[in-house]
Amino acid sequence: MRGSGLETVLSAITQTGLVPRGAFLLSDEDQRGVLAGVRAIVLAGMAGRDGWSAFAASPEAADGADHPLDRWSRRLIEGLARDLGALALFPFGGPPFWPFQQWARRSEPVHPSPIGLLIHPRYGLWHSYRGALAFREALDVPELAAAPSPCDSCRERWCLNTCPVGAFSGGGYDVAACAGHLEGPAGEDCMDAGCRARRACPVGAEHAYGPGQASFTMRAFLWAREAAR
Ligand code: B12
Ligand code: SF4
Ligand code: SF4
Repeated sequence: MRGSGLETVLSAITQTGLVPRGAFLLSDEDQRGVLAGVRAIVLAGMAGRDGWSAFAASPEAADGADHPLDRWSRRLIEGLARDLGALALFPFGGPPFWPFQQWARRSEPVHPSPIGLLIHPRYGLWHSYRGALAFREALDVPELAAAPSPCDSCRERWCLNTCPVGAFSGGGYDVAACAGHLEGPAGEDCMDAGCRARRACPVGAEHAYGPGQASFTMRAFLWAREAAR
């Protein structure tokens, strides 16, 4: 890598408008296939509303072509990879998919919530990943301190009891029930303000996406389903 380690990478990510989302060192076991020889991975994404304004102001957000957020992420993260001598990896574009949620758990104190999304101690369920930079050098990644999940002390489990079609009541995520609801008139609330189950969680509620960000992610979810049909 050209630069002086992790701090350089984190600061380069921040300068693009994305949010650095932690880093981890790979084990020998991890270093297979495309990841052969990769020693460190740094994640970039959005946290609460941070990151969204950079996308909203981008040419991709306004050009009317498909997959604006993915194209924006590619442009920024591939640019960083070129500048820093890294390999760019993305959560989209599969299957197969890179295991971003597993990588995230090695990078930041995030934990799986009962609805499948990772919960962050500060941002709650309001965060996501836009890409990763893979380095052949072992960067100076600090050890991740163990931290309890906010879900451990949440007896109410609001997230499991709020979905109007019970999409999380069977232990998994009933994607068809959710999408069916979103496509009908009763789905307007989730479509405009974001997933009701996600909004029911009190952790990081002040970081909930604003209307533009929430409705964009919900529309993107439905577009992706249509494209896969
Ligand atoms: C496939 C996929 C989906 C599928 C889920 C399939 C399923 N039966 O659960 C669908 C299309 C339904 C989906 C939906 C959503 N997803 Co999704 N999804 C992915 C994706 C692209 C691949 C997952 C995978 O197969 N990984 C490979 C395996 C090996 O890795 P893994 O870490 O073990 O992955 C498992 C989990 O990720 C789980 N999973 C994936 N998405 C979801 C969503 C929910 C709600 C649940 C319960 C589980 C789940 O399924 C994987 C296989 O077991 C990941 C990105 C990525 N590359 O990881 C995003 C990802 C997991 N999704 C994400 C999000 C935010 C969503 C949505 C909430 C999008 C939105 N609207 O904002 C929606 C849920 C709709 C809603 N009600 O709001 C985020 C999660 C961030 C976080 N905080 O944890 C990710 C990481 C994408 C990102 N760019 O950040 N998703
Ligand atoms: S409502 Fe409770 S159980 Fe559900 S995600 Fe939030 S803290 Fe975790
Ligand atoms: S988006 Fe609405 S219908 Fe879908 S899982 Fe969330 S609360 Fe349920």
